[in-house]
Amino acid sequence: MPDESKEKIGKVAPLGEKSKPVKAKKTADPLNASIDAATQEMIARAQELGIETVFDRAENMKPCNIGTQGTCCKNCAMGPCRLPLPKSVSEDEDTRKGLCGATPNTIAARNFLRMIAAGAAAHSDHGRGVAEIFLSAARKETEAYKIKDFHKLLSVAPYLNVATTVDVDGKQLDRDIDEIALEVAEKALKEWGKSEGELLYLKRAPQPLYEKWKKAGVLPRNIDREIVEIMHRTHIGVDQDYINLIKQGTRAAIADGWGGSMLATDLQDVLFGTPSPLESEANLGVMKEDHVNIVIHGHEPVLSEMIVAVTQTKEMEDYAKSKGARGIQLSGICCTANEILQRHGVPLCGTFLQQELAIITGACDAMVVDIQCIFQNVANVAKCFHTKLITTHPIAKMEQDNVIHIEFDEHHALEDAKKIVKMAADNFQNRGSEVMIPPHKHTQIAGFGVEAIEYHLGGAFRGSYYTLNDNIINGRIRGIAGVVGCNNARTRHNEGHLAVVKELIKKDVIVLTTGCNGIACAMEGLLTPESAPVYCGPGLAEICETVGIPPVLHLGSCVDNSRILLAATEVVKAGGLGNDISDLPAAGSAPEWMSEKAISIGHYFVSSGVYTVFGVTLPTSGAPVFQKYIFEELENLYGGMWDLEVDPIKHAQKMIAHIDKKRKALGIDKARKRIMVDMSTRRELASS
Ligand code: BF8
Repeated sequence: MPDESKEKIGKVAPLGEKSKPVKAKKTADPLNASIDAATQEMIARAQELGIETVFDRAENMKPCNIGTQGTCCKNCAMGPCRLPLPKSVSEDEDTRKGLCGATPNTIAARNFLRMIAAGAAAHSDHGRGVAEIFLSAARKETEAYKIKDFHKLLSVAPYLNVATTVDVDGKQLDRDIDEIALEVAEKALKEWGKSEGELLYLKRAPQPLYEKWKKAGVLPRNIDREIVEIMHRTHIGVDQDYINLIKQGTRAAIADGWGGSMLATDLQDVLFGTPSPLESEANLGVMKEDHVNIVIHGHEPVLSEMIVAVTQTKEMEDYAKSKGARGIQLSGICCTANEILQRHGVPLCGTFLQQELAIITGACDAMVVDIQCIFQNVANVAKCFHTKLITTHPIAKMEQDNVIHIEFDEHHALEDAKKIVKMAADNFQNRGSEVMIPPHKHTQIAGFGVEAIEYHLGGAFRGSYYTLNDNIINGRIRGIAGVVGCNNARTRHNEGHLAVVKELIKKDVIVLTTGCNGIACAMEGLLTPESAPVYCGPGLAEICETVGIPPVLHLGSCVDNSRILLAATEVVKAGGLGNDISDLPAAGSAPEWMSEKAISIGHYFVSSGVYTVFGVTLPTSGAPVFQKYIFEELENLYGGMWDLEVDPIKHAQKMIAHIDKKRKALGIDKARKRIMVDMSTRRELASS
């Protein structure tokens, strides 16, 4: 284990240099850092080996207070101008301004918009990459990718104005499927940069929502333009009105949720298959000591799909055996993991905060990364072990010299995947004696989507969300929550996620999850039907038991938050719960968010009519007027609004209060009261 790769704790300056002792570095308390046993054990293991992790770094570097408040402006070289919120100052007395005169509202709004721009760009550029591969597949330029789900292709085509039938002598006949695929690919790609019109998918939203966007003047024109315009407007001396600024943030966020992300999800489903429920496992304990372990990390399924295909071949299985392993164990971190979980049942190795820990097991023969949420420090950790760290995407390389770059290309995708799998198998023999895989994992049922929810809760014959709506109306299900997002090292790993979700299901709110929240719930066993009688209120438990679903439905990766928008739209369409998403007894949450993508997601939830609560912090607290605008005034435009609540129980209770408010407005609060009986009353009723 090369010593230079370790960040020594309590290091002392070398002799000859100023002999001022370096302050001893603090280490994280594993029990305070995470509520997950596997994570706690691996943090302790890292410290035993003298390897620093994100949990230790969080102890040694405090976040900047002014940045946290959203009031540091570094958009020109006269700054950074720092405008911390004074301890006590009324709105009228607040005279803070930057050198150019920018107010805290302008600065916080600009920063917020730039986060939306980065988040929308990340999701949408991912989507564009998928669309390009899709075009390649439609043109039959690649052997590796082929259309897998024709049914989904035909369902998506009309939204892109692609005809699925053709008129032959007055008769409507099915159109050639290859022709449809090609036109879908071309039309989809145009959504990023077309010069006129508006995004085609906006029409998928409920009509009243579309009309709200139109009235507010926020219909996105194309995906790229809305992101670029944010960068223009937030340059020094351009838009200096927080209300006008956030309007552009709304355009870009809608372009993400109902554009780039939704296209990514749809095209991935057509190419790789629409998910349907399947069984798998989650947590670091899915790694196997006697197998070649390949951990896939990032967000794009285009390469990982190939790695899954290659590892399943007998050739690779035999190759791994020839190297002394019993087979190949694939597992994933972050949203690439969610993608291959949803479609293939590949187990989840861990959440965002567990990426370094997967290598510290000493059993990770290769970590293959693509884009987004990858710590640069995984390269330093990999140096301490035999692990091959492989970057695969041209836009995401690392400077450390131990990182191997194998650029992935759809034209030789299978060869690339094979090269990577072989490299991992060859590396199995280089393992040291320091293997320690924590024995913790949990079974999960994942693979839900709009279609699977329809099937399980609507009934195959009805083909609608009728049963779900019916049970919301009669009060067995109190409402729907979308709980999503990251881990954040500034808060105890997974504590917020699980406390919020458990409180919601305890109060009969069904949870739709994605991203790292989905992984956290899987690790806790909440993605199993068996968890329903343990954690749910009586109404939700009864539904889960009757239809055999978990109370928390895993819908996939973060681009798959678009599935939540579409599921909500289906609920509106099924009837009885109002005319718009904002009428539904529903709420959104990101208890442990940290990424710019989360801000974009939060804002498209809000702009789609969803009351959305974030945990940890929000970079708006230093600009109370702007914060009030997004917490209160946006509701008048779109029906949804932001909120912040750090305490997870209060966080969930705020969501439930909003759900109850909506139930009351719909006149279905009485129905719920009728069935609200506790277990002892139920037993009495049953025995009488
Ligand atoms: O896109 S939830 S930490 S992995 S950003 Fe990243 Fe956040 Fe996890 Fe997926 Ni989403």
